[in-house]
Amino acid sequence: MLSGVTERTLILIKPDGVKRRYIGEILGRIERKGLDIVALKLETVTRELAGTHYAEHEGKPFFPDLLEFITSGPVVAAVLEGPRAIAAFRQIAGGTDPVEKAVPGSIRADLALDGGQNLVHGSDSVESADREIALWFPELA
Ligand code: RTP
Ligand code: MG
Repeated sequence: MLSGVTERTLILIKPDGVKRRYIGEILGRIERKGLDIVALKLETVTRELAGTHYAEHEGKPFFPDLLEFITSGPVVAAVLEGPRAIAAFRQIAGGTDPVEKAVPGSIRADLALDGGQNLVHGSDSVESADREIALWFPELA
């Protein structure tokens, strides 16, 4: 379908994005894309929340570094809404590796170098979005 059904997605501006003062830059790109921001907060992540959020990666070699990084400072968490919002945000985020995968013009390609400290997270499916929205914004679930 070329227009797409309305979806919600959970996105994070990771600690590197907050430290590098890219909150405005990244929220601006989201707004220019046309997605609605329906919930928004700045929060320092506990290890418990980080572990639950990234549970799918438990046991992988990068998991300890990922938890250390994501709890290293405040993140911005938001729920976006719009047609095909899940894929639309992942498109403007770019692929996980900012150099090898992210397409020029995307957040990661334009503003990041590192595959771990890659500025943003976005839910990768309807099921992940439902789970992550309930985790970060239980009042919306
Ligand atoms: P995210 O979940 O953060 O939106 O990123 P993603 O879907 O593009 O990538 P995913 O495979 O889910 O990996 C989650 C995050 O873990 C870190 N990572 N580091 N050093 C590594 O090999 C490695 N691989 C993944 C990144 O921060 C990645 O975004
Ligand atoms: Mg992921």
